[in-house]
Amino acid sequence: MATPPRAAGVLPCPLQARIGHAQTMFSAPPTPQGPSGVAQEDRMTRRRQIYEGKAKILYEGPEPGTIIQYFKDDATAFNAQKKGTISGKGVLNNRISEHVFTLLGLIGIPTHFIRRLNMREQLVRQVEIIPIEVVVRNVAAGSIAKRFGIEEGTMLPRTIIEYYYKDDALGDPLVTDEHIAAFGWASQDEMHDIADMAIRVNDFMAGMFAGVGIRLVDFKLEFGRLYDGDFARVILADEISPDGCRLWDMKSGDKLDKDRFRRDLGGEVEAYQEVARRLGLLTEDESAVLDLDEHRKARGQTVGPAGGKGGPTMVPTEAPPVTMVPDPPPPATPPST
Ligand code: ADP
Ligand code: AIR
Ligand code: ASP
Repeated sequence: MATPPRAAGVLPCPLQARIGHAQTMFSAPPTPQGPSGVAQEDRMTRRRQIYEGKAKILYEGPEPGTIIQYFKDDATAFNAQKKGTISGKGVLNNRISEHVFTLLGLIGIPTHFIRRLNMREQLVRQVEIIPIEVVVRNVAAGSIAKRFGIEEGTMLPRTIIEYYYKDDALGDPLVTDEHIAAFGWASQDEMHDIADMAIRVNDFMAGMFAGVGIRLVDFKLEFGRLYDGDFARVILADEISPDGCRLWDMKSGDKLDKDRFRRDLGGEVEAYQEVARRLGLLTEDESAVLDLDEHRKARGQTVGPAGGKGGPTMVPTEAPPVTMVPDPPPPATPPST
């Protein structure tokens, strides 16, 4: 598959500068830089921090070509205009993403996931991130509902794939294949592979979630290039969790995703825990205290507002084939956003 030629020299200068920045930032620069522009090192573990994002920190992995994703509790919305913390979110997202990526691997989707290391970290293959957020939509919600004046919850006539240019400063603008080709963000072959994988991921996840009473409304994927010499293939990267999906309870319509945070609905932790519980990632004991109906009764209200207080009591105990090591210390540097 053809890797797109470098975009150097073909773009207006400011855009070229941003693309250069994005490529450096997302493909693990040789000289790791923290938010302050200074190389970072985790004080406790002596490992190099490559990058700190809004929800995760990337560290150099134990072998060349690997990195460690550390899942934070930081939550942002609207391209970091809104910031907060959801206690325990990182633990839940790490576990949920591990589960989904493992299953996707089993049905033949190539992914960056290698193994979970502990409650907040997973080892992944380092890729050159393609700076496109791939959004797959089954039901109208969020920005598409607003853009076209469609009532939220309306089934779309068919699944729609959208592409957004990954740049917080620009507000992740919606782009077309034309922009992607013209600016050299990905080749046509790569875009075919991406669209094909996105549909397969959607088919699989829609079924998986429907099986546990959850409607998969929409979600965002990121892909990256894995190089083998000059040859690059595109694989699924980043994470799949309630941070980047809209997940609605099929019976009640309750939102079980980051919209609880975006829309100040409260009950974020309970919602993320509920997703983990339904996917079988929490034990019965843990599940008992996480039942949404019980929560409502106890609180005398609909889900929340829990204000993000209290994290998961414990996550994953069910035999994941991973070597568990103690949790790493909290990040040595404060979150950048
Ligand atoms: P953001 O950068 O949007 O704030 P995060 O806080 O989730 O997002 O940071 C994780 C970053 O790591 C993202 O920018 C994502 O594109 C990048 N990333 C995800 N998986 C990989 C990978 N396998 N190799 C290199 N970069 C990755
Ligand atoms: N998403 C997009 N950018 C970041 C994220 N997390 C996800 C949202 C939602 C889908 O993409 O979580 O599941 C569509 O978002 P929106 O805001 O375009 O409607
Ligand atoms: N992921 C983006 C942010 O953190 C957009 C969103 O989730 O609303 O700001």
